[in-house]
Amino acid sequence: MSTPDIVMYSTQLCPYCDRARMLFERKQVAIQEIKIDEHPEQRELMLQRSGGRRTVPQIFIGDRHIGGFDDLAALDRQGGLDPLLGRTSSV
Ligand SMILES: N[C@@H](CCC(=O)N[C@@H](CS)C(=O)NCC(=O)O)C(=O)O
Repeated sequence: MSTPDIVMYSTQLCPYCDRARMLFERKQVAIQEIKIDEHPEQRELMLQRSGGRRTVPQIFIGDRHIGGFDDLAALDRQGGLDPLLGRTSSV
């Protein structure tokens, strides 16, 4: 099973984005980052895709909206992240 596309909407100065990036680095999976401060037109798309959530990061794995860093970390703690990344064991 291959890793689905991971998209993270972020901004340049964003400690929660840094934490999410580090979590994905630890998992050794590549992500696509969309910086909404550099590409303001993408902010609207982020709002639409996330159901109106305005904070960054907003993270998507494939078509699934994960939410922000707290949501990502909680999913990982519950063991729900690795299966979404196409993994069976935790890294
Ligand atoms: N609980 C959220 C917090 C995210 C958050 O507060 N992000 C900051 C940037 S690091 C932000 O978007 N601040 C702007 C705002 O609150 O409108 C998460 O874990 O992602």
